[in-house]
Amino acid sequence: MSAPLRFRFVTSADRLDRLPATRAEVAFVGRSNVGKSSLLNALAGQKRLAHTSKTPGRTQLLNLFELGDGTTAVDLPGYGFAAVPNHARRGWQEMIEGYLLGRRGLVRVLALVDGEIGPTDLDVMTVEWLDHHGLPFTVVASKLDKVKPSQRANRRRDLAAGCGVDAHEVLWASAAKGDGIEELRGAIVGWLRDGVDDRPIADDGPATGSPAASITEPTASASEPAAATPEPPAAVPLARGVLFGGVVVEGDPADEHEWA
Ligand SMILES: Nc1nc2c(ncn2[C@@H]2O[C@H](COP(=O)(O)OP(=O)(O)OP(=O)(O)O)[C@@H](O)[C@H]2O)c(=O)[nH]1
Ligand SMILES: [Mg+2]
Repeated sequence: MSAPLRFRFVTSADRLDRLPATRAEVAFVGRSNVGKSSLLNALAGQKRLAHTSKTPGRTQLLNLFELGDGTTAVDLPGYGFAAVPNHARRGWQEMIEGYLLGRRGLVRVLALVDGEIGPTDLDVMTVEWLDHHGLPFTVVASKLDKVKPSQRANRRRDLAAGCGVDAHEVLWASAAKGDGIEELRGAIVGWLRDGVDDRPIADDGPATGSPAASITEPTASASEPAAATPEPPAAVPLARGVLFGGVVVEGDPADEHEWA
């Protein structure tokens, strides 16, 4: 039996350039309520590491968790949440796309699709978008416990076909019951291990679509004083290379915005 992934919460950020650097990172992407945060908790063997809710839109920031060796996971806000004002939705989209396109060290995107209801149009668009941008991704079907055993074979085939991938490439999991969690842990450990970038941060060039300095250096600058840093207060940038030393900023995901 594989051990839980010992994720520790590091920080929440509303922009890519407020995240500390990583050696290798996986990210959880998917529709609001698909079960991203629950899956992270199940992988960690904890109930309240990442905040979950029946109400869509619980996660509203880039939430960074660290494994103790400088490798990390990011729980992203969900998409497709209709009850968000347009300007806020645009902001989320920019935040998520900016992160996905610009994050140095992102080695695998876990694209979650609800196993019970199958891929929505937005899920398909997301998978196509990831593919188009050459981002390595794996489709993870969530909530396996909600699919009757008699329907699972068909559902596996249909969900994969809907996403345009082979059925054997889709990982199925139930955060609620634990099915598939061990396999997913093994896959994540493998992706992170294989993706570790040991080059010194200072020598790295800019990450695609994002200035290197914005990833590896503190956010505070003459043009953007710390005092003017928007919410959340927990979005404390780490100094260059701090994460490599295994030192992380302690915080609490509860500092994330509450849904109003
Ligand atoms: N039955 C079942 N319910 C699940 C499972 N995973 C998550 N849920 C439920 O689905 C709801 C949403 O879960 P979250 O983990 O908060 O979903 P999310 O994708 O993080 O949502 P956002 O933060 O809004 O993007 C909660 O009520 C969870 O209890 C699962 O494996 N099985
Ligand atoms: Mg969430």
